[in-house]
Amino acid sequence: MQPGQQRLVVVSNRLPAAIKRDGDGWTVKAGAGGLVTALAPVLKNRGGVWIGWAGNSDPEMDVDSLLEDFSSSAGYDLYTVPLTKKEVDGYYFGFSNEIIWPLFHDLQTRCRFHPMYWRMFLDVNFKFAELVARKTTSDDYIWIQDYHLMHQAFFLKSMGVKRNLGFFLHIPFPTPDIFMKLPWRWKVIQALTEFDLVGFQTMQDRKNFTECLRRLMPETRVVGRGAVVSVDMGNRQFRLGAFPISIDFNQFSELAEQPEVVEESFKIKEALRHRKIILGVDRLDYTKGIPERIRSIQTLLRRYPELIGRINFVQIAVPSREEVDEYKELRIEIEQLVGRVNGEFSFPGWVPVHYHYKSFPPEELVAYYSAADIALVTPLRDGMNLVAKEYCACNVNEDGVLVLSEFAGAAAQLQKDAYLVNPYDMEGIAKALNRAFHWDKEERRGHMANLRDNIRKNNIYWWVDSFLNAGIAKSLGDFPEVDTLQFERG
Ligand code: GDG
Repeated sequence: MQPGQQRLVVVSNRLPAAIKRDGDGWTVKAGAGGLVTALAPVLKNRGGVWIGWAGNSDPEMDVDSLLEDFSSSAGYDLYTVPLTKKEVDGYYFGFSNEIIWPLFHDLQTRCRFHPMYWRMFLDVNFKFAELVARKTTSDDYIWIQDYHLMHQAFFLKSMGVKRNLGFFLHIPFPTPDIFMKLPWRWKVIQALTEFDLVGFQTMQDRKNFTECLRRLMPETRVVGRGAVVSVDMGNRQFRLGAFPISIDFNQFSELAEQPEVVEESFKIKEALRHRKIILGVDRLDYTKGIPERIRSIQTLLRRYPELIGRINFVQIAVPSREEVDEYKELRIEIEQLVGRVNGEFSFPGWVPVHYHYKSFPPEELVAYYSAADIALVTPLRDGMNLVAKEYCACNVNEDGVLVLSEFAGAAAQLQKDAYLVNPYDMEGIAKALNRAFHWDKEERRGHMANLRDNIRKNNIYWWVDSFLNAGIAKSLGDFPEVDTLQFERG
């Protein structure tokens, strides 16, 4: 690093690499999920740093040397925060997964407000902040990701460490009537006010936050208009913004046109005898509305029997948080529902629901996206939902239909051209699917072309630029790619 060079430092709960057992040894695997998809291209070969937990709590393991190879191929430095099993249980499975995740997705009855979880959340946030303080300088821009690390600015400041700190919340921010249920509501909101910039997925999330702020800290004042506003705290100001996250549009679109992917996509269609494919792709999570979606397919086939034998619903459910009982139960519920719907409607040569409980390689996922006639994206609540955007990017023939939950953050951006539905309304979804089934080519093309234009323009690079611009008046181009060959050439 050059003296005075400003680096982009990303801090998130998980590193974009996971350490997995491989026979007697260990291997490092690239992680999957929305956040990794979004940020890896931004750090690569730009002197970037990523700080997080490597997903393993074995105190004997020399994680840093395991990550070295991964780090050089990834093109940025990785530093890991070692966590004990007790810390992971309290901070990650407890506070993050059993309190903030359900609460912020409006599912407060699923919350377990255990005081132990809160203490562990603070301890682990302190541990993260110590490593951030050690591995960064005051020249760096520190970009903290998501709800696991809401106390980073608070601890860094209490240690007397001065850093320029941005925070982005990937999940929704709830309305005050829900947020106020959090026993530590004042401390959490106060900690968020310590950042220099707090980013949300949508204007509605930002509005929910300012309403909570007004209730809990009535002395604060919101100043300004537009996507980024300031909050006057009396002795200091910080900023709030709405920055809808996106995808690398060209990467998906180009992959969809690769001959192997085109062939794979054709094979999928052929295997399903060119029936219309309705596709769902999600991490297996109770916020994604998978059981409700399967019931909607059942309703579709009951209400519109002429569609029996003419559609296939393909659900890809990526294993997630498999150690947690609630997720095990959800998996069983989904599998029973699939069995019930298939039992009710199948006939020789046709099964309505094709269910995959696994993660596909990107090429195969893209082949499914481009084979699908309708994407059925119906989370009960979602910060953004990248699947909706990826589907459109891969729909290079522009003849697909996006049926989208009105409670996904993506709906705010895509509402004009997606078919919006209430994910709890099974009859409404069935009706929307029936309509989408009969939409003519011109109608489909018009809407899909608009969706693609929108996402192409507001892509992942636009997202990073708009956050960095609000945070440090810089854009991605100000962190230029390093020509690695230059060093080899001397
Ligand atoms: C959180 C917020 C927000 C899925 N199946 C496969 C696979 N995936 C990838 C998709 C997509 C990602 O997983 C899922 O992203 P989502 O945005 O849909 O959802 P979350 O994981 O819940 O992400 C969300 C996001 O953060 C970003 O801010 O949008 O609201 O909840 O990228 O492609 N990837 C591969 N195989 C699969 O089978 N390779």
